[in-house]
Amino acid sequence: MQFVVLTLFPELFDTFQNHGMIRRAVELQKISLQTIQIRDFAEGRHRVTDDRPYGGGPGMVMKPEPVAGAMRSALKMAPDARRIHLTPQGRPFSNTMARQLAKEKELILLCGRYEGIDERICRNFIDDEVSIGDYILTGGELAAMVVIDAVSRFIPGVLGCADSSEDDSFSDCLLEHAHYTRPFEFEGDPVPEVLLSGDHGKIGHWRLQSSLMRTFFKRKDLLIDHALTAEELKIMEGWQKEIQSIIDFQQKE
Ligand code: 9D3
Repeated sequence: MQFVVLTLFPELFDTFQNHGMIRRAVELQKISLQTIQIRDFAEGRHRVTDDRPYGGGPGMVMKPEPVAGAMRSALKMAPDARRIHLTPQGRPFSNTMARQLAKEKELILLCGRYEGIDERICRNFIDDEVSIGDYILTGGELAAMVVIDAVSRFIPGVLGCADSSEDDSFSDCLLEHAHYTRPFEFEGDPVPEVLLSGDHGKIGHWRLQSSLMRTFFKRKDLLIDHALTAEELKIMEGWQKEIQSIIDFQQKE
């Protein structure tokens, strides 16, 4: 996957590119990440990229010509790219969207600053508008990094051991089970015995219980939105019986 980012702050991508999974993916040539400085396509001695909004009001708007210039330059590098504008007005980004985008060969990510980009760019140079959630950022750059990170995980060979196919079914529905590593006892707090038993059937069942319980307490919405398996329903019926027996015991005064 070739990512091309259009931004007024290309330096923001330096540390992102040079660490962890993204760096490894670049080294393995699973992805490439290029940035284009929109200001390089601005005219005049001062290379101005913003201007006052028609109709008045506070803030500044990104001028269309430099963005169009940067986009045409990006399209020379990535002619078949899906062109994505990171904007608070976009479709909410999700793991499902990340998996879809991972099928593309090239992505161009346009990052806005100020109040936004001239509408004629949004209308004529963009395939998709994406938001990463309902909170206000100062620009699209962090959102672009979020998209690159989440999309890259779905590109075969980018993740080390944990495979992304697992994400397809399981982790979209339930939260992950609890994790433990050595030492066996940390500040008086031991690891659950079952994880040392070597019985993979029991361990699998414990992890499913852990997943369900964490999802129930932290994200009930996930239990309602997704169909539960027979095993998951059985675990929850077990809890229901245990809770009911405690209630019954307490109520017989
Ligand atoms: C506070 C200014 N807002 C109303 C006057 C409009 C506004 C403009 C530009 C709010 C945020 C931004 C900059 N944000 C992004 O470019 C952005 C973003 C976000 O803010 N939240 C979630 N996803 C995204 S993707 C790009």
